[in-house]
Amino acid sequence: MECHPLSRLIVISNRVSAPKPDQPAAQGGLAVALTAALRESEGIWFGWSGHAGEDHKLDFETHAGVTSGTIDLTAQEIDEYYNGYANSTLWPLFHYRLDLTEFERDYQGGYERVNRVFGDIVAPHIMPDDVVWVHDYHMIPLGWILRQHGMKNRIGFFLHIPWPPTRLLVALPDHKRLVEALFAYDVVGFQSAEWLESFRHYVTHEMGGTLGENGRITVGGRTIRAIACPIGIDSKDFIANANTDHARDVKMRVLESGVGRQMIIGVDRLDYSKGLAERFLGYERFLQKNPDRRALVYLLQIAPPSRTDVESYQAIRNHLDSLSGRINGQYADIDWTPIRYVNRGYPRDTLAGVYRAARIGLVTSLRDGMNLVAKEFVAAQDPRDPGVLILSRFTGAAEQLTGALMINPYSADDIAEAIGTALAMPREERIARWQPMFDNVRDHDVTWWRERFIAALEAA
Ligand code: ADQ
Repeated sequence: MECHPLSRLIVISNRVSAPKPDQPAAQGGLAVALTAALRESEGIWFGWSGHAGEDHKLDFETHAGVTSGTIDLTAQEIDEYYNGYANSTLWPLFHYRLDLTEFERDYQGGYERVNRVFGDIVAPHIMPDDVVWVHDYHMIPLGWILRQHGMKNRIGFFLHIPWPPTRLLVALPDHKRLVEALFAYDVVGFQSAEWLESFRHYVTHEMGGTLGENGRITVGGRTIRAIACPIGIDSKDFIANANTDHARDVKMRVLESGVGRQMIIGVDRLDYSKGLAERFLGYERFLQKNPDRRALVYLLQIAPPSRTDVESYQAIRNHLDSLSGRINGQYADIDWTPIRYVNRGYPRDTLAGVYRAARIGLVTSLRDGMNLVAKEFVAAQDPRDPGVLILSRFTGAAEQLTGALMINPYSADDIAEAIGTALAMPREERIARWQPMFDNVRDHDVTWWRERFIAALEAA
């Protein structure tokens, strides 16, 4: 079902990736899906400008038919809300990393203040018939703040990251306050049945909530719908990208540089949730146990740095530099480097060519809301000779991409064995595993996801 022609869509997320004057086409699947709906309904996408400023000036811009409204935050707010509570408290905790979670009152205060700033600034621009869609862990209390402005609109929330088990979440001071805020929404969406299940467990065990039909959950007098609604990629565009001349050139370049060796590809933001160290160690275990197959493979790891102002991200970078250095030092030969480790980003069509040149896509996240790289890898394969996806069972994607070789990324032996199995897998089996995954990625794309969520919200 499409967005009702009369209801405008209002999207609110930490950052806005609407089209820019120098990039008239939106970048990335989420941006493509949301901007299409924003354009059709003449909606607005609100978020932080990404800049520090002295005040909270709201700046409207319209490009390629999409209007965005961005707000500057002060340096202190960025520190407490973004680097602090969002990325040093909620991100690690929701990825099961209690050991990295920082509990600071200032962070929580800054987070709530910034959410209030957003609510106060955005509220006057929302009309009674608008459908409002809030995204991700940066903005959990926003719906509640909008309700305090008297808003009766349909307001939905989608969480892009996992929802943690109750026993972990209760370690967060004021956890109940955070979850209660979610009851201001009409629909709350999760990436997978597992994250939804954890949420339902929390609500029934910690808040005395009761479960009803169709994902309904009631706490006190308030009933919301909590659903699993897995995000997809912009499949059509990605498949087209994998078939461009540029992607073919990239694939040839990669194959030539590999001189007959099979490539294992990893593509991730440099983040501790992605299990990069575990990946390197699993690959090392493969080299160690299979001396005769060493020179048949190499690992290309593309990992652009992210959140560089947060200390745990500086630490992971140093750790990976030394780990890849050690493994290369130990195993490299005059004509072979076991790990090519690249810290930069690439355009979509280049990535598509790289995925297509790979025999193995290796995803080892220790926790991941969905993991779109796994879907991109599947979309980019040559149907006549597809590569093998090795996928961590701890990703949301594992519920959909069941043709992958599933691994436990904490086990180096598991990863090493899967690499061996993938390298030896005959073409017929590779095709038989890949085809249903491809069908899933093609049919359940990012537009399907958006329409499904909006339909649930409109029905609320
Ligand atoms: P992320 O943690 O960022 O997203 P992911 O889903 O893998 O993780 O998406 C990363 C995106 O960045 C992919 O589209 C990928 O191609 C791109 N990317 C990564 N490295 C790149 C590089 N070097 N060059 C160019 N592009 C690169 C969060 C959650 C995920 C969830 C998504 C969407 O953590 O679990 O799947 O949101 O909901």
